[in-house]
This record gives sequence, structure tokens and C-alpha cells, in this order.
Amino acid sequence: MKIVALAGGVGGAKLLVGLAQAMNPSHLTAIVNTGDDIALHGLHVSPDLDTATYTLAGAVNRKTGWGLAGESFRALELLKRYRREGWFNLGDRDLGTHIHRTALLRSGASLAQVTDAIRRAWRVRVRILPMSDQRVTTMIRTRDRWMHFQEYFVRLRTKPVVAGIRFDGARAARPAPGVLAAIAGAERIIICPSNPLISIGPILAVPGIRNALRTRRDDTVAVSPIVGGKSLKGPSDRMMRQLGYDCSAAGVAQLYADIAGAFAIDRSDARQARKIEALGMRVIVANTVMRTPRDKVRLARELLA
Ligand code: FO1
Repeated sequence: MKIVALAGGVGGAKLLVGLAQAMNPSHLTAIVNTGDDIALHGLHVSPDLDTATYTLAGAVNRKTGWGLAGESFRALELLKRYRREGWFNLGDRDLGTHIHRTALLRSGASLAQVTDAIRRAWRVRVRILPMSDQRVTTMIRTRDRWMHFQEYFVRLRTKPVVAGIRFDGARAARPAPGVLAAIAGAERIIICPSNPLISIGPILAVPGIRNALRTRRDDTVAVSPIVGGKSLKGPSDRMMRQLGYDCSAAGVAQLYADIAGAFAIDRSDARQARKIEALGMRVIVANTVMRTPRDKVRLARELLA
């Protein structure tokens, strides 16, 4: 069975691990958000691609969900001494990935080619595709200005109220090679419990992807990242509220109603089922909170069943 999963950061990567264990991992394609990508110290950093790769390789820092386990930050200490920007915590080993990615991009490789080379070096069998080879940058508007997503997320620790989101470069971007074919050829498509606005939103903003998914609505299931009105990880709940969305599983379902024929919610949200069914979506009630490795595989099996 060929499966496609749309994923953003930490929440998405967790479900990818469950899927990779519940099926033949070489039949799984992850289409990953690159709106969070940032240029730092002359390096191209792709946080969500790396989170997916490191997590699937079993090398991720389990505490944070991003970066590598057992990481040190000695290069960063020196960067700070030189008064370079030090708010984005690039680990010593992680820097190796960014140096390699940047060098390959400079020598003319595409982001999709580089991503494939990196996941092979980590012996990851799941195919990992960036949403696009072109640069798309998620920008966040706070009260007084627009800023890069990572400035809002990491430097300002998601404290400012979000007044708007835009995806710079999206209109001119194209789906990365393999993305549309994977969507067309998948037996099932899974939208991971990632932030719908800033993790899945950029993927859907790449021209052609949302339309391709609309034609596969009957085979697509989305998983709610909101449980009991709260996000499982990160600022999804606050962001949704601040931007005037209904911050609930049903509110997320509304955002996906045109592309997902089924929507998975947590047992504790079972009362929302009727509201979601009214959107023309089939509701799957499951344990969607992934705390242990068993939780991940169990959820993956339910989504594949
Ligand atoms: N997240 C943080 O909250 N603080 C950091 O300093 C940080 C550094 C970082 C370095 C490499 C990387 O791949 C991810 C990193 N992240 C950090 C996570 C990243 O900002 C988020 O996971 C995503 O961009 C949101 O999906």
C-alpha cells in the first residue's frame, strides 16, 4: 500500500515514525513543510526536513523533538562570542547537516535531491520530499511588523499576538518533483497532526498541491492536532484563537473540509463528531495523543485500516 503523509514539525514526525513501523517504510512518502527554512550564518537550515529525518533515524533529541540527541553547542558559543545571532540553537553535529545541505545546494543540487541524499545517509527508508524546491518563507505579522516565522517561534518564544500569516514566494513556487505523482498514486493520504496554519498551511499554499489533494479527498484522512481545545505541541491553539478561528478539533476540520474526507479526533473530543460530520467528513474517534512508541503505531494502524 502506497501512503503519502503531509507533515510539519515535531507532531508530524511522531506520526511518521508510527506509520513507518505499521507498514513497509519504503512505501511511505512524507511531504514536508519548508516554510520554516531559514538562512543563518550563511547556511540553509531546514528544520522540519531535519526533524523528520532525525526522528525517523531514531537520532532526534527526544526531549525537544528537534535537533540531535546528545548534542553539544560549542560552535554556537563561539558564534555568540563573535556577536553573531545566537538565538537559534544550532548544535555542533546538526551544523554538519546544514553545511552539507548548503554546499550541495551551492553546487547546483535541488533541495529535493539534497533531502534525499541526507535521508539516505541516515539510512531512512521513508521517502522524504520537501513541498517545493523553491524558497517559500512563512512570515508572521505581529502588532507592528512582519517577521520570519523562526523569529516569532524561537527568538520571541511565540509571545507576540499573531495578526497575520503569509507565505512569501509561494505563488511562484512549484511542487517539488515527485510530490504530485505521490499524491496521485497513493492509496491513502494522511495529514499529520501538525499545526494547520504554519506547518500544513505552507504545503497547501504551493500552487497545485491543494487542487491535487481535492481530487483525492475520499482517500485522505486528517488528524486533529487540537485535543480538548488545546494544541498537543506548540502554539497552534493560541494562533488559531488570535486569528479568529474556532480553536477546536471541529475548527481544524473546517480548514481541511475540501481536501479530507475523513477526520480523526481524540476520544475526549468525541462530542464534536456531529459538527465535523456536518462538514461532510467521516469521523474516526481514536487515541490521537502519542506519548509512547506504542501510541504512535496504534494510531498509525487505525489510520491505515
Ligand atoms: N526550536 C526552538 O524552540 N528553539 C531553538 O533554538 C530551535 C533550534 C533548532 C535548530 C535546528 C532545527 O532543525 C530545529 C530547531 N528548532 C528550535 C525547532 C524549529 O524551530 C521548529 O521545530 C520548527 O521550525 C517548527 O515546526
